[in-house]
Amino acid sequence: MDDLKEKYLAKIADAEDEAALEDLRVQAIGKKGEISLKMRELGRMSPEERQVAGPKLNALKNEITSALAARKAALADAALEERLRNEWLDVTLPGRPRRQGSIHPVSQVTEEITAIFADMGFAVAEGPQIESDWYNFDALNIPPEHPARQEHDTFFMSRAPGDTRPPHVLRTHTSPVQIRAMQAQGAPIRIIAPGRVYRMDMDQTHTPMFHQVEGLAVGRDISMANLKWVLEEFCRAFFEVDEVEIRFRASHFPFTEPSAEVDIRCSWDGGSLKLGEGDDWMEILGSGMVHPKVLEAGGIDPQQWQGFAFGIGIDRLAMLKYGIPDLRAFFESDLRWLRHYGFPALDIPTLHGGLSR
Ligand code: 2U9
Repeated sequence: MDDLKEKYLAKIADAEDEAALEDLRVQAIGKKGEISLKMRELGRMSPEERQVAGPKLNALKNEITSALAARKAALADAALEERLRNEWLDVTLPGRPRRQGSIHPVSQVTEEITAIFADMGFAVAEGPQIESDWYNFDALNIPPEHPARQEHDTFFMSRAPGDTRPPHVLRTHTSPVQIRAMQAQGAPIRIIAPGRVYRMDMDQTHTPMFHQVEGLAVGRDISMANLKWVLEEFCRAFFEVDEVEIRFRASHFPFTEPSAEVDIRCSWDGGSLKLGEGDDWMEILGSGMVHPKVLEAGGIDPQQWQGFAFGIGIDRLAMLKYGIPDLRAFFESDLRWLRHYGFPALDIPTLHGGLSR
């Protein structure tokens, strides 16, 4: 037994890896291992012999088991030490400029818009992209039979078979965010809601997912005049021109009354767009006074409060400001496009530091 012990302890101490240790375990204490076979011989011994040999064999088996475990732990420690020696990283090295990512024009423009409206006292509100049809349509005065439900080419989520409740939708505008904000906060309120929206549409100027920012200001005596000033101020700051002229054109939206589409004075002389001068007008956004039924849906009494709202397409603003021709390229993740139209990281737009460089 002493020979067996010496032999296996020496072999275990010399084992170079886990596979060698496993071989030794099988040879010594596996089902047909040397020590296991010896244990089977116990049955043929006299009771006196068994009383001496039994505990010795058990002790030997335990010793071999512990030696295997200890050697396995030592091998793992040595492997870790080796990795720590070889796989180190100098975290003080400077970044590699060619590998640096860039800020997507949509993110850049969203930050710019947020900075401008924050300066005018608007907080940013966010909400879910999957909405109930009540928040996306009913609360916005768009009843079930209203053509806007089809116009919006809505993506409907599926329900479990047999579930007859109206399906949820991918929000077709960020307006549900304002309904939720009114319900949570009440009046007065001044917020913008930037984010992704979804409509079933795809061509050179439409993608099934796009970005909007909507604004809402509710107070005791907020009027179209306040709306016009806020939008003029926004255009001046966003397009970085000293003078802008905008005009309201009567329009119709279910959620505002009266409603107006907003055009900005521009010229296309020589093929390049100039804002604030010229004889042309370009539509840039939609707006109006919040419909009384919409205030009610938000839990606000329309006899006491009134307010304006507007909606702007962020992607189109990015195309206009940065001269990007094709909307579809926005969402293709083409690295060359991203490097060309992207903005330096960490160059966050602020009104004092400059919106864009
Ligand atoms: C509430 C009440 C009223 C938001 C509005 C528009 C007009 C509008 C379009 C601009 C370009 C959508 O991205 S686009 O295609 N939006 O014309 N949006 S008024 O009115 C609201 C919103 C929320 C509670």
